[in-house]
Amino acid sequence: MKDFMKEAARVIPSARQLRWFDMDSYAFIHFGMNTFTDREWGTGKEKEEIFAPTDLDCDQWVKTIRDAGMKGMVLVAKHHDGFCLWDTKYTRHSVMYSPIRRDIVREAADACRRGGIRFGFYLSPWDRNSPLYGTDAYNDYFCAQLTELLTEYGDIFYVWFDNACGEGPNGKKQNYDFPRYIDLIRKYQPDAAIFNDFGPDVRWCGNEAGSARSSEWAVVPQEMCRYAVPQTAAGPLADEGSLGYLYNTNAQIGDLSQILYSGGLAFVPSEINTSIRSGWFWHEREEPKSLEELFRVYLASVGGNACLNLNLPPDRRGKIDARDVKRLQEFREFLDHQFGAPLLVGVSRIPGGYPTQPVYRIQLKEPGRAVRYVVLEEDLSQGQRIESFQIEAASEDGNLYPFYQGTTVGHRKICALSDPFTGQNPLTRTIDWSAAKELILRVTAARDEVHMRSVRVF
Ligand code: FUL
Repeated sequence: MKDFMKEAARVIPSARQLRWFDMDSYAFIHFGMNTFTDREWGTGKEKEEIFAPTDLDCDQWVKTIRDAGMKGMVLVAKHHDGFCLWDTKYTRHSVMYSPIRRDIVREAADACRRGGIRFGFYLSPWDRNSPLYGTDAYNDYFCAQLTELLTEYGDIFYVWFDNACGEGPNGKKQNYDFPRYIDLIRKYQPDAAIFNDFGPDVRWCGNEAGSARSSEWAVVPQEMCRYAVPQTAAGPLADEGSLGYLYNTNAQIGDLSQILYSGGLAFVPSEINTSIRSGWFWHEREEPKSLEELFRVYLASVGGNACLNLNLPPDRRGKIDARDVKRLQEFREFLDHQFGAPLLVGVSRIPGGYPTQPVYRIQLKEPGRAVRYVVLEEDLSQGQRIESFQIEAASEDGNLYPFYQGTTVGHRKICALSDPFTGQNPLTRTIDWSAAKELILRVTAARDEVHMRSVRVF
């Protein structure tokens, strides 16, 4: 048991996963036939003439993304309807045969480079247009298209696949050859992280609503990450049960009680993806999410050991809707206000104690300033280790009390000590911040010795 815990603590990310984690947030761009038909899933029978943006401007997308503080774009190059946003040699169902006759993948990739953000793409394996769909030849077609995108558009930071697998034009379903797709990506863009429901590099968080697990582990049972290589032997209880039924929606993925039954562990962190509106594609009637909602999603993802892929759907002009641009500006201002500059603190580890239960003293060097957030980061290059922690401060009676209790930390945990919208304080005791001189961060359980990357206070 003890050995297995130590093994679990040593499951580490690849360099490309670490780079991906440091992106924090990036934008999904769903733009295609559905934008013009007011649908979420097309039929594959749409005529190319329908796709007619009147004022396409990828620089406007990039400016919006960058101003919002996001570091990359993930463009939907082909959705389930099979319509291609680039100049592909393999089908006429593309932008080049539509009224616009422009390679939008190229324009978006170039705009990202000009604007200093990174570029990646989504390519739907489900294709309701291709006559090959449902046959082995479709996998060749898909790989040929993937190769175009991997080799003709510069550096790619991310390739995003979903597992949706419905019927094609022949009424048949397709067997996706993911190992082959993954090999191609490794060959042409070895630095690109790959998203798929089950990894290899990043997995789906399990919902599209922007919600998080209460404990998010990047170290998960191999049953959750079909395409990643496990880094440990099977858990000590593997003979007594099976996790084969596990799906991403499971709330306990990676919890100790569960990994004991696993067939081995791999490092596959989760991405939270959601749209700024309710749909993935633009629909006139929809409104952007409120600031409260966006902040909830932000805490769940960037502040919850995941990255955020926030969808911004361009409208029929080919620009991001002014309502969304405005909401993102407000959100950026809000974040700047909440996390502008960290408070001056001195962090030291209190000597003694147990390696898996270290205690840190956080001295507050700007007396009288209320603390709103404590932001913790583990050094993930050493593995994800913290199982639980609490933060203590002196209450009005002068005694130390825990006023925040958390579980996992991982890449980053933003501990919000009060709700910035309601001012409501979840603390059981009030802290007299004018008198508070220090906080105590107590790790209450960890899988092995703890390595913090940073401790910040806002
Ligand atoms: C899903 C798709 O079915 C949705 O339309 C959307 O593209 C989402 C991001 O992935 O699998």
